[in-house]
Formats: sequence, structure tokens, C-alpha cells
Amino acid sequence: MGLMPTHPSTRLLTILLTLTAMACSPLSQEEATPATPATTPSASSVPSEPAPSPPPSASPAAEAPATGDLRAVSVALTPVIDLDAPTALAIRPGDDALYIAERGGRVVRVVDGEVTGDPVLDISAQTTSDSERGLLGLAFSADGQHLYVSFTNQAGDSQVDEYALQDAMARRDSRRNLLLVGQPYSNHNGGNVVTGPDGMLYVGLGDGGAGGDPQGNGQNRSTLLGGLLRIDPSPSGDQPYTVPQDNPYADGGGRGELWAFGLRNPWRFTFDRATDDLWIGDVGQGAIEEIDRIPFDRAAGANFGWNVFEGTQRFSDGRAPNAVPPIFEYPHDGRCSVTGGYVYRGDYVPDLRGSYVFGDFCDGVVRALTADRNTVTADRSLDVTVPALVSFGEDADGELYALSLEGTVFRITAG
Ligand SMILES: [Ca+2]
Repeated sequence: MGLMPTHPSTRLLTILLTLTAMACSPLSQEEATPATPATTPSASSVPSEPAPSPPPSASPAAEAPATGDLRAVSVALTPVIDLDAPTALAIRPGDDALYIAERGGRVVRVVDGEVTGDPVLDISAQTTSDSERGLLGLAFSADGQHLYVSFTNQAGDSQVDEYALQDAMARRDSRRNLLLVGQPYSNHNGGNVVTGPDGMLYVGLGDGGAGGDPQGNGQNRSTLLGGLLRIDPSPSGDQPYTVPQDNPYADGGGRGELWAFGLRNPWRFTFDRATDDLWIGDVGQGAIEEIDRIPFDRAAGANFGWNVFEGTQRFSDGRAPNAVPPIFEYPHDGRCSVTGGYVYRGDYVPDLRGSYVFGDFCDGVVRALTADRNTVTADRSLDVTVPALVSFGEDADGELYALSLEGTVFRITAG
């Protein structure tokens, strides 16, 4: 779209995220960079979250998942496979293989570091890889029978399709288009798709792009842009999906598909497999990258603040009622685009258990943090770097993977 000037440090890469974050910066670094990453924003600028109430069935003492000592963690990156611009990794229930999406449109199945046979799916002819476009996300239904792919189509619009699986291959004749969302600009497409702990399909969409959210989509609940959607992918009448009746705006006040809003570009979001907490890496504008965390049972209707707030900093004059502040944020300062990850629940690195592992596309350093109810209690670099760190993945055992857009998929192991 010719909107984004090229920055010298990014010129050589085909970038999903960086150009936007570095180029569309209406705020100077001096004005917008906080002195220290604020984890407890002032109540005057961003309202605090209400005190969470545990679900009735919870018995925290018995169910508290194991946590390790983040300070003692030492990790290594073990290469698993080299692919062509991998963007997303998912697992299929009942299958130990890794399913990995390539930006150009292929989905491959990987076992023991090898691609097994032909691609599971190839939609290369339906997508493009310019700007922040391509095959951006994949997920499987809870029963493992269907594959969902999220991509930008030839028109540049966001599309989510469903395929039935047969012998670990997508049946092309089974394709059903679930979502088609017009994108006004080439960037901020979101693109993540995740099957949630409740079996519903969650889709992240950015604010539509350009810079600074000129259309005000973040705070507009009558658009899907800038939102996290929650849909039941089963058909309803002549509709390809069903709006769950317990969605916050199912009966009005916004689009029925919206589950949360106020997001700029929720490139990667995940659910903690032990607690169901929602974690979002929301890519910032010119100054601040942020990580949001909210308990699953409080996420419906959550407003994450954009474009009134960038992180905890005011960005525009509008209002963002009851905005949920980030649990963590950091200034650019060599970094530029947060890559949200997972809370680690695996076995390889016991001291990493309970830590949220994430990174940044620009410096590639893998980091981790721990948090209590509302505050980060520790955060540190894990002292390993993945060039063009575009995404993380989690396998059936809870082990984590880091994906380099340059090609290599790494497993995170003990160092
Ligand atoms: Ca926010």
C-alpha cells in the first residue's frame, strides 16, 4: 500500500510486524518511552482491574500448578527443522506431530524433525506474502477433526477457513469459509487463531492498520477490527458459524462475535493450559510493547485500551472505559514488536514452569516473566536469541518451540 517507509535495519527481511511498529510512530521516543517498564500503572490514567473472584469450583491449594525458580533457569535452543518462513505451530489432539504453517501458504506435518509426506494443506495460490500478509495462523478443533487456517487473501482481507481432515491431510473439497474481514490497510492483520479451553475458536484481528488507528477501530465495538473474536465454528442456519450466546455482545452493544477489544495488533495470544488465563502480546505503535494477562472467566468484554492507551501511556484523547492495563510493558530501545508466547508447563526445564515465555521480533531475545494476580514478580532474558523471532508454539507435552521467520524452528530445552 506504500504506507510504510523502509527502515534500514529491517530492509533485508520480509517483515510481518516490524515495519509497522517502527515506521508509524507519531510519538517521539522522548515523549513516549517510560523510564521503567510500568507494571503497576497509576489508577488515574488506567483504572485498575477489579479484584478477581475465583470460579466457584476452584480449590487453589489443590490445583495450583507447579512453578519453578525463574532466576535459576538456564535454557538452550535445539534446532528441530528448517522450513520456509514458518509463522505458526499447532498440535492436533490425538497426534504427537507438530503442524507448522509457512507464511507462503503451506501447512506441513513434522515428526522427529522431518516433514511427513505431502503438505497437509497448500493455499499458496490464495495468499500473498507482502507487508504483514500471508498464512498467519492455524489451529485444530478440540476433537482433532478439523483444521482452521487464518490468512490474508489475494484481496488483502483477513480470512479464516475450515478444512476437514482425513489421514492427517486437509480435504480440499471440505473447505468452508468461516470469516472474511475487510482490511483497510496492509498491516495490523492480527491473524492468530486458537481453539480455547472451552472448545470455541478464538481469532485475533488488528486495528486494520496504517498507524495510530486512524479509523478508531480499537474502541469501536461495531467492528471486528481491533478485537479478539470468539465463535463456535459449527454452522447456524445459513451462517457458517454460531455466535455463542454467552458472548458479551451476543444480545447487543457490539458485534456478537467480539469477546474482547481495544487491541492494536494481537499478533500472538495463548491460553495457559494449567489455568486457562489469556495472555496477549499486543504489538505497540512507536514506543511501547505490551503483554496483557486476564483470567479466562473475566476476559469477556475486556477492553485492552488501544488507541486511547499504548501500554500504560495515553495515546489519544478518547475514552477507554474500564481499560485493562498490561501486566507488563517495555520501551522499544532496540526492540520493536512483541512476540507473545506461552506459560511454560513442560518437563524439560523445571525451573521455567509457571513462567510466561515471550520475545521480540527485532532483538530476538527469548525472555520470561512470572506474575502474581496483577503484578510482574520477575522478568529476565533467557540469554538465547532467535533471529526474526516471529512466533512460539507448544506441543502436546507442554514443551515450547520458537520460530524464526528466517526458517528454523527451535525447541526450548535445558541449557
Ligand atoms: Ca493495551
